[in-house]
Amino acid sequence: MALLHPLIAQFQNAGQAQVFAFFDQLPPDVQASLLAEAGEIDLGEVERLNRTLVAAGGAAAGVNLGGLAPAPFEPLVAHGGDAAAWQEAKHAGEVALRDGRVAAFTVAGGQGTRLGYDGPKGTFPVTPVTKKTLFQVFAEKPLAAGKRYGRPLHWFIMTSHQNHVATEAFFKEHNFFGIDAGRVHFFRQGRMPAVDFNGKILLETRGSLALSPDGHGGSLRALERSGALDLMQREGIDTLSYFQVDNPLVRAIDPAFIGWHLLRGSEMTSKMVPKAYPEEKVGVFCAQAGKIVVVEYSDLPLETQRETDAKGQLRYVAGSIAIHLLDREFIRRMALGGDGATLSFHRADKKIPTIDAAGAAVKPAKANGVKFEMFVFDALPFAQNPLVIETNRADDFSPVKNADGLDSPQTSRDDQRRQFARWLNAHGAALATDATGLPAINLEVAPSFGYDEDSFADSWSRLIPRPALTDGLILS
Ligand code: UD2
Repeated sequence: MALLHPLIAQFQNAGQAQVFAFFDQLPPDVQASLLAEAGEIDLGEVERLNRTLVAAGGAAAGVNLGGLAPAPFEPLVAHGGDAAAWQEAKHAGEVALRDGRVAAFTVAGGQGTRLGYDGPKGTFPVTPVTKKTLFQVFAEKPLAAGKRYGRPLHWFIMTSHQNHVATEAFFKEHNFFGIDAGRVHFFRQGRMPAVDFNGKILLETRGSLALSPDGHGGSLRALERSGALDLMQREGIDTLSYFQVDNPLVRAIDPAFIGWHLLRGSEMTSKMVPKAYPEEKVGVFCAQAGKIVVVEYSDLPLETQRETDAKGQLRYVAGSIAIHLLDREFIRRMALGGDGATLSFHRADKKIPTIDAAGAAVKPAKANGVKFEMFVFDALPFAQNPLVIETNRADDFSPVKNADGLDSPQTSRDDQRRQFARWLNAHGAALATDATGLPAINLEVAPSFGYDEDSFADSWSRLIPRPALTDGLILS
């Protein structure tokens, strides 16, 4: 009789023998790939998650809402913030950029299911006139900032197993959008197995596991494992500017934000916007036991979301738009899990394509199992001197999440046009807009011309003669 493979024995001992139920019937190459997938699994971790999240039941298992209060934040000058402190922060950020201390970081490992787009989400066209893709917009912002501050920036991009090859190919095909290829760094995030409601690891087919990305919080481990942190260290970079692949409006490189972070000695600084309405689907910055935490909207009871203060303002007003600055050594500490500094997993009940006991494919109509994900904002309570900074939604946040309606390509294109019109009108143009600030014409400002109001103002002041403000205007 053939000897049992040690990995198969380990799975049997852990009560996960079903993973290899069809093993003997598989061709050798599929056996090898199933063993390789199984080798990625930390059975101890799965056992712990089964005990703490799956057996405990309920999607909110593990979320502690005790002693919650609204988090403090630094308001914009327009909302009572200290103008001199904001100026000082901007200056400090500019110095850091000239010193080459900052790199851009995009998390692009998600599956973009809601948008219904086939392909890496970053390859989705978003700009109003030239239809540049998300990746191109993000590439051009640090490229332009690097020119402005005389130090080219590095850009890290986290992919997943599903989209890594396609993402790299897209960049090669587009010649890295003008960035030196040696400054664009791709790495894959980790994967986690899905389990059924009894904690059994699910097979997707007879010869493969149901694996999915480990959440954007997996970026901390992946940055360490991929060597990105070491590269940053060699290059003298200590601050990572983190943003999501779905938000073309993001100020990917924002001097004032960087300055606040550095001047306060913060290990993690996050941007907030006042929530547009109580049930807006964004996490909320809260204070809890002397720490800053983010509570995801789905975990915050409706009555808490709707609570108001004596002036009738929302109490839990600080919405997280998933823009953070992270200190390099803080990331390393979190990734290595020293002193108990480690991200917890969240439970998500999902419809997970799998097979039945006879090996036939099952496409479930309702949730049949649990996926495990880490969230990057769960690092905040572990950070020294964490900080939350207010930003203008109109200058930083208009994500593309849904095919239509709210947070769709249309709303994002309109918000980009509003921003371009605002910049033009703040600097002497007279572009007609409707009451929401939307200009009558379609127009686009390339990041190379202006990636924020300051850089726009510089280019605009040098632009002689000025172009006619007609439909389809492109400033580049
Ligand atoms: C996220 C935040 C929400 C709010 C909102 C702003 C969570 C749980 N919620 O909601 O509070 O800030 O964004 O737009 O984060 N990603 C990966 N790997 C993964 C999973 C996601 O790279 O395994 C990336 C994904 O490509 C995207 C980002 O993370 O860039 C956000 O993912 P999402 O669409 O799941 O987040 P969403 O809209 O539920």
